[in-house]
Amino acid sequence: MGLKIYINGQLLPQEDAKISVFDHGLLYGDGVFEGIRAYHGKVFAMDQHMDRLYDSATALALKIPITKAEMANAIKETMAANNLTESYIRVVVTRGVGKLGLDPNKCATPQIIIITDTIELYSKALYERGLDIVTVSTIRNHFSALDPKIKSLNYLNNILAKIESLQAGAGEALMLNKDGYVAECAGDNIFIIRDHVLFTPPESAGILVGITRNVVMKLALEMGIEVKEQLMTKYDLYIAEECFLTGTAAEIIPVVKIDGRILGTGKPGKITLELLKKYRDLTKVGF
Ligand code: PXG
Repeated sequence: MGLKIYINGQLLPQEDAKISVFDHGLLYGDGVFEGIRAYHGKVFAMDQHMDRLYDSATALALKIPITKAEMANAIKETMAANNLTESYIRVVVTRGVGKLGLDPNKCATPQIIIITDTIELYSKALYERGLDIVTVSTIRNHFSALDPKIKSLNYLNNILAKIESLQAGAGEALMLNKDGYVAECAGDNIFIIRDHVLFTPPESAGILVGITRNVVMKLALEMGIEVKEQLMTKYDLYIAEECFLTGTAAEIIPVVKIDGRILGTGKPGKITLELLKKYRDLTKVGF
Protein backbone atom coordinates (compact mmCIF):
# COMPACT_ATOMS: atom_id res chain seq x y z
CA MET A 1 0.00 0.00 0.00
CA GLY A 2 1.28 3.44 -0.93
CA LEU A 3 1.88 6.42 1.29
CA LYS A 4 -0.67 9.07 2.13
CA ILE A 5 0.55 12.53 1.24
CA TYR A 6 -0.79 15.78 2.67
CA ILE A 7 -1.57 18.48 0.11
CA ASN A 8 -3.39 21.64 1.18
CA GLY A 9 -5.36 20.04 3.99
CA GLN A 10 -6.15 16.77 2.23
CA LEU A 11 -4.54 13.37 2.72
CA LEU A 12 -4.20 11.81 -0.73
CA PRO A 13 -2.91 8.41 -1.89
CA GLN A 14 0.62 8.78 -3.27
CA GLU A 15 -0.59 8.15 -6.86
CA ASP A 16 -3.01 11.09 -6.63
CA ALA A 17 -0.64 13.47 -4.86
CA LYS A 18 0.21 15.76 -7.76
CA ILE A 19 0.83 19.44 -8.23
CA SER A 20 0.45 21.79 -11.18
CA VAL A 21 3.22 22.29 -13.72
CA PHE A 22 2.49 26.02 -13.26
CA ASP A 23 3.53 25.91 -9.60
CA HIS A 24 6.36 28.39 -9.09
CA GLY A 25 8.01 25.88 -6.77
CA LEU A 26 8.69 23.82 -9.90
CA LEU A 27 9.14 26.64 -12.39
CA TYR A 28 11.52 28.75 -10.27
CA GLY A 29 12.38 26.88 -7.08
CA ASP A 30 10.22 29.53 -5.44
CA GLY A 31 9.36 28.05 -2.08
CA VAL A 32 10.75 26.70 1.18
CA PHE A 33 11.10 23.33 2.87
CA GLU A 34 12.06 21.50 6.03
CA GLY A 35 13.54 18.08 6.70
CA ILE A 36 12.40 16.82 10.10
CA ARG A 37 12.68 13.52 11.95
CA ALA A 38 10.38 11.68 14.26
CA TYR A 39 11.69 9.15 16.75
CA HIS A 40 9.38 6.76 18.63
CA GLY A 41 6.33 8.59 17.29
CA LYS A 42 7.53 11.99 18.54
CA VAL A 43 8.69 14.77 16.23
CA PHE A 44 12.20 15.94 17.19
CA ALA A 45 12.66 19.70 17.66
CA MET A 46 9.26 20.53 16.15
CA ASP A 47 9.23 24.14 17.40
CA GLN A 48 12.69 24.87 16.01
CA HIS A 49 11.74 23.45 12.61
CA MET A 50 8.49 25.44 12.54
CA ASP A 51 10.37 28.63 13.43
CA ARG A 52 12.94 28.08 10.65
CA LEU A 53 10.26 27.20 8.08
CA TYR A 54 8.23 30.31 8.80
CA ASP A 55 11.35 32.52 8.93
CA SER A 56 12.48 31.14 5.55
CA ALA A 57 9.04 31.88 4.10
CA THR A 58 8.98 35.39 5.59
CA ALA A 59 12.38 36.09 4.03
CA LEU A 60 10.83 35.24 0.63
CA ALA A 61 7.75 37.38 1.36
CA LEU A 62 5.77 34.14 1.23
CA LYS A 63 2.88 34.06 3.69
CA ILE A 64 2.10 30.51 4.79
CA PRO A 65 -1.72 30.33 4.97
CA ILE A 66 -1.86 28.24 8.19
CA THR A 67 -0.36 28.82 11.64
CA LYS A 68 2.68 27.01 13.04
CA ALA A 69 0.39 25.08 15.40
CA GLU A 70 -1.83 24.02 12.49
CA MET A 71 1.25 22.97 10.51
CA ALA A 72 2.54 20.93 13.46
CA ASN A 73 -0.85 19.20 13.71
CA ALA A 74 -0.91 18.51 9.97
CA ILE A 75 2.52 16.84 10.30
CA LYS A 76 1.30 14.65 13.16
CA GLU A 77 -1.88 13.73 11.26
CA THR A 78 0.13 12.74 8.19
CA MET A 79 2.43 10.57 10.30
CA ALA A 80 -0.55 8.91 11.95
CA ALA A 81 -2.25 8.27 8.59
CA ASN A 82 0.87 6.39 7.53
CA ASN A 83 1.31 4.51 10.83
CA LEU A 84 4.81 5.84 11.15
CA THR A 85 6.80 6.16 14.37
CA GLU A 86 10.35 6.44 12.96
CA SER A 87 10.04 8.88 10.11
CA TYR A 88 11.66 11.47 7.90
CA ILE A 89 9.27 14.32 7.30
CA ARG A 90 9.53 16.66 4.33
CA VAL A 91 7.44 19.82 4.54
CA VAL A 92 7.32 21.86 1.34
CA VAL A 93 5.62 25.20 0.90
CA THR A 94 5.61 26.51 -2.66
CA ARG A 95 4.64 29.93 -3.95
CA GLY A 96 1.70 28.20 -5.61
CA VAL A 97 0.16 28.01 -9.06
CA GLY A 98 0.88 31.05 -11.18
CA LYS A 99 1.68 32.18 -14.70
CA LEU A 100 4.82 31.73 -16.76
CA GLY A 101 6.89 34.71 -15.67
CA LEU A 102 8.59 35.49 -12.38
CA ASP A 103 5.94 37.66 -10.73
CA PRO A 104 5.03 35.92 -7.46
CA ASN A 105 1.94 38.11 -7.16
CA LYS A 106 0.41 36.13 -10.01
CA CYS A 107 0.38 33.04 -7.78
CA ALA A 108 -2.98 32.67 -6.08
CA THR A 109 -2.07 30.81 -2.91
CA PRO A 110 0.89 28.86 -1.51
CA GLN A 111 0.70 25.08 -1.65
CA ILE A 112 1.53 23.01 1.41
CA ILE A 113 2.86 19.49 0.94
CA ILE A 114 3.82 17.08 3.72
CA ILE A 115 5.53 13.78 2.96
CA THR A 116 6.23 11.37 5.80
CA ASP A 117 8.34 8.40 4.88
CA THR A 118 10.95 6.11 6.36
CA ILE A 119 14.51 7.33 5.90
CA GLU A 120 17.62 5.96 4.34
CA LEU A 121 20.48 6.51 6.73
CA TYR A 122 24.21 6.40 6.25
CA SER A 123 25.21 2.80 7.03
CA LYS A 124 26.14 1.79 10.57
CA ALA A 125 29.58 0.87 9.20
CA LEU A 126 30.13 4.46 8.06
CA TYR A 127 29.52 5.77 11.58
CA GLU A 128 32.12 3.27 12.82
CA ARG A 129 34.61 3.91 10.03
CA GLY A 130 34.04 7.65 9.49
CA LEU A 131 33.36 9.72 6.39
CA ASP A 132 35.80 11.25 3.94
CA ILE A 133 35.01 14.70 2.57
CA VAL A 134 36.56 16.94 -0.07
CA THR A 135 36.68 20.70 -0.54
CA VAL A 136 34.80 21.55 -3.72
CA SER A 137 35.24 24.48 -6.10
CA THR A 138 31.59 25.54 -5.89
CA ILE A 139 31.49 28.28 -3.26
CA ARG A 140 28.55 28.59 -0.89
CA ASN A 141 26.00 31.19 -1.99
CA HIS A 142 26.82 34.68 -0.80
CA PHE A 143 24.16 35.99 1.56
CA SER A 144 23.62 39.03 -0.65
CA ALA A 145 22.62 36.73 -3.51
CA LEU A 146 20.65 34.05 -1.69
CA ASP A 147 21.13 33.77 2.05
CA PRO A 148 22.02 30.19 3.04
CA LYS A 149 19.89 30.77 6.16
CA ILE A 150 16.85 30.43 3.89
CA LYS A 151 16.00 26.76 3.41
CA SER A 152 14.59 27.37 -0.04
CA LEU A 153 13.61 25.01 -2.84
CA ASN A 154 16.50 26.51 -4.78
CA TYR A 155 19.15 23.94 -3.76
CA LEU A 156 21.30 23.99 -6.88
CA ASN A 157 24.25 25.53 -5.03
CA ASN A 158 24.32 22.44 -2.81
CA ILE A 159 23.60 20.01 -5.64
CA LEU A 160 26.49 21.37 -7.72
CA ALA A 161 28.74 20.86 -4.70
CA LYS A 162 27.40 17.35 -4.19
CA ILE A 163 28.10 16.46 -7.82
CA GLU A 164 31.73 17.48 -7.33
CA SER A 165 32.14 15.33 -4.23
CA LEU A 166 30.49 12.36 -5.93
CA GLN A 167 32.82 12.72 -8.91
CA ALA A 168 35.73 12.74 -6.48
CA GLY A 169 34.39 9.59 -4.83
CA ALA A 170 33.98 11.34 -1.46
CA GLY A 171 31.17 11.13 1.06
CA GLU A 172 30.39 14.83 1.36
CA ALA A 173 31.32 18.18 -0.20
CA LEU A 174 32.97 20.84 1.94
CA MET A 175 31.99 24.31 0.75
CA LEU A 176 33.97 27.50 1.38
CA ASN A 177 32.48 30.97 1.22
CA LYS A 178 33.61 33.65 -1.23
CA ASP A 179 36.37 34.76 1.18
CA GLY A 180 37.76 31.24 1.39
CA TYR A 181 36.48 30.50 4.90
CA VAL A 182 34.85 27.18 5.69
CA ALA A 183 31.06 27.47 5.46
CA GLU A 184 29.42 24.04 5.60
CA CYS A 185 28.91 20.83 3.66
CA ALA A 186 26.32 20.36 0.91
CA GLY A 187 23.72 19.09 3.37
CA ASP A 188 25.33 19.21 6.80
CA ASN A 189 27.05 21.62 9.18
CA ILE A 190 30.69 21.02 10.14
CA PHE A 191 32.50 20.93 13.49
CA ILE A 192 36.08 20.30 14.57
CA ILE A 193 37.68 19.60 17.92
CA ARG A 194 41.10 20.78 18.99
CA ASP A 195 42.55 20.96 22.51
CA HIS A 196 39.16 19.99 23.96
CA VAL A 197 37.44 22.99 22.30
CA LEU A 198 34.59 22.56 19.81
CA PHE A 199 34.77 24.90 16.82
CA THR A 200 32.16 25.55 14.13
CA PRO A 201 31.78 28.35 11.57
CA PRO A 202 29.62 31.28 12.75
CA GLU A 203 26.32 32.17 11.06
CA SER A 204 28.16 35.06 9.41
CA ALA A 205 30.24 32.55 7.41
CA GLY A 206 27.05 32.03 5.35
CA ILE A 207 25.45 28.77 6.47
CA LEU A 208 22.14 27.13 7.06
CA VAL A 209 21.68 27.45 10.80
CA GLY A 210 21.23 23.77 11.45
CA ILE A 211 18.93 22.60 14.18
CA THR A 212 21.20 19.64 14.87
CA ARG A 213 24.09 22.16 15.08
CA ASN A 214 22.26 24.07 17.82
CA VAL A 215 21.50 20.87 19.76
CA VAL A 216 25.11 19.69 19.48
CA MET A 217 26.49 23.01 20.76
CA LYS A 218 24.15 22.74 23.75
CA LEU A 219 25.16 19.12 24.45
CA ALA A 220 28.85 20.05 24.28
CA LEU A 221 28.40 22.85 26.81
CA GLU A 222 26.57 20.42 29.12
CA MET A 223 29.58 18.09 28.80
CA GLY A 224 31.86 20.92 29.94
CA ILE A 225 33.35 21.41 26.47
CA GLU A 226 34.04 24.96 25.40
CA VAL A 227 32.23 25.92 22.15
CA LYS A 228 33.55 28.57 19.78
CA GLU A 229 31.76 29.84 16.66
CA GLN A 230 34.80 30.99 14.72
CA LEU A 231 35.86 31.55 11.13
CA MET A 232 38.09 28.71 9.94
CA THR A 233 40.18 27.94 6.90
CA LYS A 234 41.05 24.58 5.38
CA TYR A 235 44.25 24.72 7.45
CA ASP A 236 42.21 24.61 10.67
CA LEU A 237 40.44 21.50 9.45
CA TYR A 238 43.66 19.78 8.35
CA ILE A 239 45.18 20.17 11.82
CA ALA A 240 41.99 19.24 13.71
CA GLU A 241 42.04 16.31 16.12
CA GLU A 242 38.44 15.39 15.41
CA CYS A 243 35.86 16.42 12.87
CA PHE A 244 32.18 15.63 12.37
CA LEU A 245 29.13 16.74 10.42
CA THR A 246 25.64 17.37 11.76
CA GLY A 247 22.23 17.21 10.14
CA THR A 248 18.72 15.98 10.79
CA ALA A 249 19.25 12.88 8.67
CA ALA A 250 22.91 12.21 9.53
CA GLU A 251 22.63 13.20 13.22
CA ILE A 252 26.38 13.31 14.01
CA ILE A 253 28.67 11.59 11.53
CA PRO A 254 32.43 11.38 12.16
CA VAL A 255 34.83 12.63 9.47
CA VAL A 256 38.22 10.91 9.24
CA LYS A 257 39.60 12.21 5.96
CA ILE A 258 39.58 15.67 4.37
CA ASP A 259 41.01 16.27 0.87
CA GLY A 260 42.81 12.94 1.11
CA ARG A 261 44.48 13.86 4.41
CA ILE A 262 43.89 11.53 7.32
CA LEU A 263 42.71 13.38 10.42
CA GLY A 264 44.15 12.63 13.85
CA THR A 265 44.12 8.89 14.48
CA GLY A 266 42.16 8.20 11.29
CA LYS A 267 39.30 6.87 13.42
CA PRO A 268 36.15 8.57 14.70
CA GLY A 269 37.15 10.81 17.61
CA LYS A 270 36.39 10.18 21.26
CA ILE A 271 34.46 13.41 21.88
CA THR A 272 32.60 12.94 18.58
CA LEU A 273 31.39 9.51 19.71
CA GLU A 274 30.42 10.84 23.14
CA LEU A 275 28.37 13.59 21.50
CA LEU A 276 26.73 11.07 19.17
CA LYS A 277 25.72 8.93 22.16
CA LYS A 278 24.31 11.97 23.98
CA TYR A 279 22.44 13.04 20.84
CA ARG A 280 20.90 9.59 20.41
CA ASP A 281 19.90 9.57 24.09
CA LEU A 282 18.12 12.88 23.47
CA THR A 283 16.22 11.45 20.48
CA LYS A 284 14.85 8.78 22.84
CA VAL A 285 13.28 11.31 25.19
CA GLY A 286 12.50 14.08 22.68
CA PHE A 287 13.49 17.70 22.38
N1 PXG B 1 23.34 22.68 5.93
C1 PXG B 1 22.58 22.49 4.86
C2 PXG B 1 22.93 23.17 3.60
C3 PXG B 1 21.47 21.64 4.93
O1 PXG B 1 20.70 21.45 3.85
C4 PXG B 1 22.00 21.22 7.25
C5 PXG B 1 23.08 22.08 7.11
C6 PXG B 1 21.73 20.63 8.59
O2 PXG B 1 20.60 21.26 9.17
P1 PXG B 1 19.67 20.52 10.23
O3 PXG B 1 18.68 21.55 10.64
O4 PXG B 1 19.04 19.35 9.54
O5 PXG B 1 20.54 20.11 11.35
C7 PXG B 1 21.17 21.00 6.14
C8 PXG B 1 19.95 20.13 6.22
C9 PXG B 1 18.43 15.05 3.12
C10 PXG B 1 18.53 16.49 3.32
O6 PXG B 1 17.46 14.61 2.48
C11 PXG B 1 19.27 17.03 4.34
C12 PXG B 1 19.36 18.40 4.50
C13 PXG B 1 18.73 19.17 3.60
C14 PXG B 1 18.03 18.64 2.58
C15 PXG B 1 17.91 17.29 2.42
O7 PXG B 1 19.27 14.32 3.63
N2 PXG B 1 20.13 18.90 5.53
